[in-house]
Amino acid sequence: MTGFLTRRRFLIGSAVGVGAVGLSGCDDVVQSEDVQKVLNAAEGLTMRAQRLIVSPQKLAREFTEADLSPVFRSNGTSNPDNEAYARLSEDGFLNWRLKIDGLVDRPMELSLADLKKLPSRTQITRHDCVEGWSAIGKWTGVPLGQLLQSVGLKPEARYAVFYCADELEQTLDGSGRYYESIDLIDAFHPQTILAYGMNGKDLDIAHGAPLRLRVERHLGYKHAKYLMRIEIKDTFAGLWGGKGGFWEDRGYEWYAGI
Ligand SMILES: Nc1nc2c(c(=O)[nH]1)N[C@H]1C(S)=C(S)[C@@H](COP(=O)(O)O)O[C@H]1N2
Ligand SMILES: [Mo]
Repeated sequence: MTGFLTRRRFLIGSAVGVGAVGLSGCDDVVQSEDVQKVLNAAEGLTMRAQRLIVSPQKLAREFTEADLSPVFRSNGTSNPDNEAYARLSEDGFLNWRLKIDGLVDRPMELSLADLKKLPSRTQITRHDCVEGWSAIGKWTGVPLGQLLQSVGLKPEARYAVFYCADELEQTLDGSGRYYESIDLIDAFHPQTILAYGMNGKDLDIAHGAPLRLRVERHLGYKHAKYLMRIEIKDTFAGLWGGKGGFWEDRGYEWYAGI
């Protein structure tokens, strides 16, 4: 409980510090009573050391154009099998909207054109799937942290939950819907982007059109494709299997850091 609270406080501290992820960001936060309490505990020290002091915003390695994989596999769903998605893709995703809601001050619905108008980031990174393959691709999209700052987070915010258009497993109760979640530290990581471009073109259907998550310090299954909605929550308990993601509900680790 305190661990989560503290991570959120740390995050707010560093966000307020105008990108100061180093010592000044920490100085801000250490004054908080909650944080002081946790820092006295061994668990707090580990958390502090691992995620915020030693590598507060450690970047995943970035590659060059020459390193791009000639073939980048598609994995899991390669074309969501439902009417609603088919209709959206037929119209070139003109009618698609990304909904951002939950514990935010200003819920929003953004079109692809809206997203493309925002400042973007391009990165060439290696994608690692637990199934034993990797590929290097170039991704272009909107930094998630920037978007979250513009919708404004409520103090209770802890996680971003990503809802996808596809059911990877066909079930009667809808529990086969692909979804994922990350904490706010990963959400504000500079390489965490909502990608609409891949290898210099619009993201194709096999790789998650019109929009997918890239969360570069995590394994492949965290990189949710076919994004429809981002909900900011204080817990993901009660969502389908309660473990924070399609694969997590089937036994994978929620924290898939690499
Ligand atoms: N919506 C959705 N997102 C998903 C999946 C999926 O089946 N559905 N598969 C995941 C897995 S296991 C991997 S390795 C990557 C694969 O991305 P790619 O198809 O672009 O290679 O997407 C991840 N995101
Ligand atoms: Mo994967």
